Formats: sequence, C-alpha cells, structure tokens
Amino acid sequence: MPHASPSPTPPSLPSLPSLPPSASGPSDASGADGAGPRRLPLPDADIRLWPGWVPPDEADRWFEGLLHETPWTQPSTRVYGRTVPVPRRLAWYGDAAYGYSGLAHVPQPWTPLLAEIRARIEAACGQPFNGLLVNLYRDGQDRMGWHSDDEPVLGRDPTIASLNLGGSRRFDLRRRGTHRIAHSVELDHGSLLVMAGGTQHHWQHQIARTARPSAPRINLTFRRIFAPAA
Ligand SMILES: O=C(O)CCC(=O)C(=O)O
Ligand SMILES: [Mn+2]
Repeated sequence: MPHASPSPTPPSLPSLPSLPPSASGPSDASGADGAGPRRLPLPDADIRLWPGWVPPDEADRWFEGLLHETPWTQPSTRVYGRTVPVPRRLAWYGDAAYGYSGLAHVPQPWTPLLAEIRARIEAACGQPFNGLLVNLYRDGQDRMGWHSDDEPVLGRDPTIASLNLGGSRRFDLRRRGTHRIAHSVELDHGSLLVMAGGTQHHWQHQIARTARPSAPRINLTFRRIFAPAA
C-alpha cells in the first residue's frame, strides 16, 4: 500500500485546555461532523470526541494499510487467576516496552504509515506521543473489558488520543467503583476521541461484546510513556 501521495490535512483540534466544556451538549456527543470536537458531559472527566476527524478516503487508506501491515498478536492475560487469550488482536509500537493489564508488550518499530498518522495526531493534540497500542476487533465478539489507562508509566492525568478506523463500535464509560454504564458514544470510522485531565482517575471505559453485525475495526490509542516499564 503506497503512503506517499499527499493528502489533505484535517483540521487541528484547538489546544485541549482552551476548548469550552459543553455539558449541555447532546448525550451521545454525535452530530459534530465538520464542526469540531465536542466535550462529553461527564463530571471529573475531559473527553472530547471529533466524529469525521479524518476524511473518509484517507481513513479507508489508513485502515487497509494497517490491517495488512500490522504484525497482529493475541497475547494471554490473567483474569481472575486464569490465563486466557485477549479477545482481540493487538500490536504495540513505541520507544520502550510497556506493561498493560498484565501484558508485557514488545514494541514494534514505527512504520512510515504510523509515523504519518502519529504526526497528524500530535499536531491535533499539540503534544508528542511515544507509544501506541493498536487493537483489531475482527467482529462483535472481539472486545476490551472495563479498565482505566492509568499505568504509572503514563504519569498523572495522561492524555490518550484514540483514533477509530473501520467498523463502528460503542464506547462505554462508568465511574470507577460503580457498575452502571453512565454514558456511551458510538465511535465511527475516522473519529478521534481524546481523553485527558482526571478522566483515567475517575472513569473506566470498555468496548463490549455485541451481537450486532460488526465490521472489522482498528483502534489506535496514542500514549506518552514517561519511563520504560520494569
Ligand atoms: O478500542 C477502543 O476504542 C478502546 C481502546 C482502549 O481503551 C485502549 O487501548 O486502552
Ligand atoms: Mn483504554
């Protein structure tokens, strides 16, 4: 897949702290195509969703390129004392190994395509990222359980930039210490979700299994790692 052709640059997110809160916005934060990011109406969180952040043609190119070039793995993890394979495929890119949910990810070198995407994400967020977890959800059975991205190597109040390509999936949020889904948004092809501030401290998120027909989906979460994992 060639990646050399010039492509239109999507608009940048204004720097995150300058965006006004939109607690009065619609609960699913959708309908903002072409209008910029929207802040989700959750207390103690700073989560912004930008549907259509990357134009569809380019999102298609990124999806196809990543689907075929990524060395997908399916590591095992410990769940309630049992070792089970994670219910999705994944790959870790970065400058250092990264421990996540009991998994030790061996980093792959950045590819030209991922370097291109990272540059665009960094320009949008106004900050550098040196780690990336790429997840492939092949169908509705593939999923990611409740968690916060709060590993110590991410530092306090990490900014996580999450790019969505391919099939749409529902992203659920609940307050830590509770079991009730407080908010859900649909993450569509080309959308960008940015979690910042105290979000990881106060909230958990998941991509639940679904019985609905679900096209393959690739999610990229860009992170900033402050120290190599032990
Ligand atoms: O697939 C998603 O949208 C969520 C991914 C995620 O939470 C993670 O990689 O930590
Ligand atoms: Mn996460």
